[in-house]
Amino acid sequence: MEFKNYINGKWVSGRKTFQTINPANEELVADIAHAEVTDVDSAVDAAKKAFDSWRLVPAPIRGEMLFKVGDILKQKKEELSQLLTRDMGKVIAEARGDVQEAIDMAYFMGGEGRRLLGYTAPVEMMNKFGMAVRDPSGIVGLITPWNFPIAVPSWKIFPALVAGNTIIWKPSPETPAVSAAFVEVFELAGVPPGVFNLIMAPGADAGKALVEHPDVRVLSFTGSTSTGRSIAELAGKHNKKLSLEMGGKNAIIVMDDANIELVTDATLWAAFGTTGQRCTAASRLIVQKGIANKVKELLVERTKKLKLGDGLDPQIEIGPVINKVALDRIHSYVQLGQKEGARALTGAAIADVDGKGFFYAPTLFDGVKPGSTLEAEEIFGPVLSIIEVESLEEAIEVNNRSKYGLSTSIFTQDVNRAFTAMRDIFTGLVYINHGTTGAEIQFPFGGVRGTGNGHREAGQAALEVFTEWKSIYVDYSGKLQRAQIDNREE
Ligand code: UN1
Repeated sequence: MEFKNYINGKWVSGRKTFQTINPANEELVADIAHAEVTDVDSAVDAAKKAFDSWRLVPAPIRGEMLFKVGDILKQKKEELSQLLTRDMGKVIAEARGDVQEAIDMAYFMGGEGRRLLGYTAPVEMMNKFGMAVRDPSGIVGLITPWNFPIAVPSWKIFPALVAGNTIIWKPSPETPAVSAAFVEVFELAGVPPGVFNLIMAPGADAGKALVEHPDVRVLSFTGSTSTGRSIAELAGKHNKKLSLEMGGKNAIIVMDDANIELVTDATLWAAFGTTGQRCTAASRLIVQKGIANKVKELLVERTKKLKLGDGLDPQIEIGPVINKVALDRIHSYVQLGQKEGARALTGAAIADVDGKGFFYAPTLFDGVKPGSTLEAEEIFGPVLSIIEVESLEEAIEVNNRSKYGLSTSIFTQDVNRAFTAMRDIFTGLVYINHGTTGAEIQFPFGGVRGTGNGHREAGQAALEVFTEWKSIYVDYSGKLQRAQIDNREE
């Protein structure tokens, strides 16, 4: 089976192919056409041509096309979810969630087709009218990760399309099969040729060509902090608008008065769901001393029971990590943590599941010191570091000193503490009595400090990335009125 690139409404083979394998059993999922830099150029040319007509399609009609995409995604949800699990390993229930997030976003952004709100405001001069409207930004380049191969791209694709932009999408080379299957849905829904193009390639060449292409006006990237930084340097040089969504070192704060069963359930889900490979995954548990021992005891007991294996089996709770490189990276972080004096309560080893695949035992670390590697670095795997604190103030201080700032949660039954935390926690997402994962698509998603560069995805906030404000003044006085500032007598 081969999946191809999609350029100007046609599925295009490459001179070469690359492969995508199932991280649960190392079997081939599909061969993939390897896009070259020339394919990127063709895709941008196609997007440029298509922009002329797509921007003029009335936004409600563009929105209706997104509703159609949502309908087809619903019909194909199970098929796509199974392919997603084979392509990147997450357990099937979560793969269905990944696809569901795109369905929700299709309908949400489809509705924006009848809003895309601008505004009018009173103007200072007689017989003059002022309004601000949203223009599409133009040709946008989207670069997305493998951990949410359908959901995260949908946060970018749907707002970009409804606003009238045309797209070149470069998904992660770890998840090309499900990406191509996703693009087929847009083709089936009747999205015109050139409006939505797909470029798949391992390595940096195609991505770099996209980032540097003079006709690409906006870039939206989700992925590692190091790649985000290099994109930012290139984008800055070429004066592009850039939205970045990068690392996290998210914390769950547990106060002495918390509901301990809820804390245990929520922490297991937030830390080890998606095998710890969510950018919102909890990787620090900041726990008040009085409750710490009991929390640790319950967590260790439950963590040891988690079932690892092939995510297509509905009994399995923890799937593999994405590849061998990730597995080795996670393990070297764990070893470094041990060297720095942290104590593994469970896990801390590469797991053997029938001798195949890339599995890591869910790991809990105790005695994690401020400033240590485990406390500071994003590991992107099933590793949770426990840090004990005396008070709410100290917990918030520990949380906020991270170089990242995506998601924080606090467990407390005290309304005063909850509101203090809501005010003083500096991350883009804050949860009260809920783990760090589970953001809903109608609210802005993103983070502060090293996590992002000030933009947000999802919600109406996403439109800021994919539109340009145009202020329009109509003077119907029939005479020169000059500028209002020049007419004041005082
Ligand atoms: C991500 O980890 O990249 O909030 C996105 C959540 C999901 C999305 C996570 N809705 O956990």
